[in-house]
Amino acid sequence: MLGRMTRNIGVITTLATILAILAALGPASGIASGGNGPHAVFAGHSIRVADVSNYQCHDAAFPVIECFETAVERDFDFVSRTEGDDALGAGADILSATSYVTWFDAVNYGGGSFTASLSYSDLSTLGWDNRISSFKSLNGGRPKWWQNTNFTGTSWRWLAGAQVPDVGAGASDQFSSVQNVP
Ligand SMILES: [Ca+2]
Repeated sequence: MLGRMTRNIGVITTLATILAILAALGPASGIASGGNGPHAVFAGHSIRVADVSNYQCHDAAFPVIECFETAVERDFDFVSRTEGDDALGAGADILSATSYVTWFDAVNYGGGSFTASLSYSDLSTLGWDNRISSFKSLNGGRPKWWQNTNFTGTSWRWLAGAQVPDVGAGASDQFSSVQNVP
């Protein structure tokens, strides 16, 4: 009897811990605020947000932006975190993020890139203001790009799931906010 109670208390304590971790992680979807800017990490070390666009990064663990040398590493890490394939088998690492776009610094999917699961009212908080030149929609997503922050000014949109190797001279290096609008 006492043993069962102890086990139950143990289960409840574990659940409370998981809930506390989830609460600390914040909402897994929605619009990221520009107030408390994200924190970027590469190879276990903090990097300046201004340098994020030089790397291959994702936001699955937002507000931590995780960056890698290659897109393959980035994509593997995103899948590991969101589908539980982590080599460590750590269940606490599983997040519910679903990516809707990977955007790129250069045309033809070149240079640094960023895989996003959130909308961003100010891409400067990621170091990506006025830099994007190509993108690939993911999971049937349909990013809506805005010339100014807070989803204002001119906007651009392609078809859901669009792969766009060059957003064009009028749109390249213009995007300052983005939201997923299926
Ligand atoms: Ca702009």
